[in-house]
Amino acid sequence: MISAVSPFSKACAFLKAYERLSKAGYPVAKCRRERSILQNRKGLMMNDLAQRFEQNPILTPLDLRPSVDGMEVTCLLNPGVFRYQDKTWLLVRVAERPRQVPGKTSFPILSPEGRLEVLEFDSDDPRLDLTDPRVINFDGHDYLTTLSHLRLLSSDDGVHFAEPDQTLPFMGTGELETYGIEDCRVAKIGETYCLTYTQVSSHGVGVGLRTTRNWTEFVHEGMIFPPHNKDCALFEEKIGGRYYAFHRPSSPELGGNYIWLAESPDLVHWGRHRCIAHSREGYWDSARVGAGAAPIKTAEGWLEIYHGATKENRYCLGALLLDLDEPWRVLARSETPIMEPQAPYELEGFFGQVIFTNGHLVDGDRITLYYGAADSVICAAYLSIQAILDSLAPARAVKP
Ligand code: MAN
Repeated sequence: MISAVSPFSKACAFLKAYERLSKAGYPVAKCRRERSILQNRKGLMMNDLAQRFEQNPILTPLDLRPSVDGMEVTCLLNPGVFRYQDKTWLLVRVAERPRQVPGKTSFPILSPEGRLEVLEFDSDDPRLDLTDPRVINFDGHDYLTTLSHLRLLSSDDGVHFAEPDQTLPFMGTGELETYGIEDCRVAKIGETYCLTYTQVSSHGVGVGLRTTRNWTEFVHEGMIFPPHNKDCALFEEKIGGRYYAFHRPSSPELGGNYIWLAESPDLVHWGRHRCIAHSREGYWDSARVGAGAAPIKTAEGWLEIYHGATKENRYCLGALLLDLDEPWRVLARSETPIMEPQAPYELEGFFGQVIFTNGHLVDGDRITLYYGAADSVICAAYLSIQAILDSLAPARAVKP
C-alpha cells in the first residue's frame, strides 16, 4: 500500500539505509549544511505539494549488482520512466567506480571502443582536487568520480522494481560517451520510445538520442544538442506539424543555465531555438534550471516540472505552464518549489540536498513522480496536477 506520510517520520528508515550504505563502504557524504530555507525572499512559506511514498527510498545501490567485477555501485540516480507491456519501467542511472583502496583515488572511463579503463592517483597528490564528490580535477583536467550507465527495471505495482533476466545494461558507446551516459528521459511518440540522455566525454556534455519500438533493437541517432547541453525533454506530440524539445545549453560568460525550446521536423535536426525560462536571482532556482520529463498536456497548457538549483547546489522542483499552441509562451511559473529536499534521504547522501526528476507517469489528475534523492537513491511521490496548476503565479517576462 502506498500512502502519504510526513517525510520526517521516515528518519528511522533512512538512517537504516544510511547505515547499510556506510557499512558497505559506500561514500555517503556528510549532509551539506545550508541555512534551512523555510521562506523565500518574499517571506512566503514553502509549499511542498508531494506525497512521498512510505517505501522511499524504493531503490538503493545495494539493490543492483555492479556491471563488472571489481566495480561497486556507488549511486542510483534520476530514472526515466515509461509503461510497456502492462508494466512500469525505470531506466535508472547507475553510477559505478572501482572499489577504492586506502591512499589511492581511482575512477573509471570507457575507451571509444567500449573498454573499461581505470585511472588511479595518490589521494594526497597536490594536483588532485576532490572538493566536489561528483567531479575530480587532476592537473587542470576534469573527470567524473563515477561512470554512469543506464539499467532497465520493471514493476507490476510501481513500487517494487527488479531487473528482468536478460536485459542488458545500456553503456556509453563511442567517443562522445567515454565518461558515461546519464539522466535519460523517455518520451513515447506514436509507437516509438525516444530516449534523450546526457552524453559525457572529454569533448564535453551533450544530448544523445536513441529510439526503439520494442526495447531490444535501438537506433542510435547520435548527438542532437552539442556541448554544453543537457536536460532534454521531448514533447510527446507534434504542435503545428513540428516536434518540440526543451533543452538546457549553458553560457558561462554571458547568460546562464536556462531552459530553451527548439523545433524539429524529424527529432534529429533542431532549430528555431528560443530561451523560455531563466534562473531567478534570489529565488530557489537562482543558479540553474533544467526541464524534467515530457510536458503534461492539460486544458490550461503544457505543464512542465523542472528542477532549479541555487549556487549552493540545493535542487528543488517547480513547474512551468506553457501555451498549448505556442509553447514558447510561458503563462505561469512556480514562485516557490512544489517539492524541496526535506526527507532525510533527500538531505543526506552522495550529494545531499538534491531532488532531481526526469521521469513520471500520469493517470488523470495524479502524477507518479520518480526522482533521484541526494544523488544516491531512487524515490517516488504523488503530485496532483490541479494542485500544481493552482500553485503557479502568472509568468513575468524573461529578461530581454
Ligand atoms: C546535475 C545533473 C544531475 C544531478 C544534479 C545534482 O545538474 O546532471 O545528474 O543529479 O546535478 O548533482
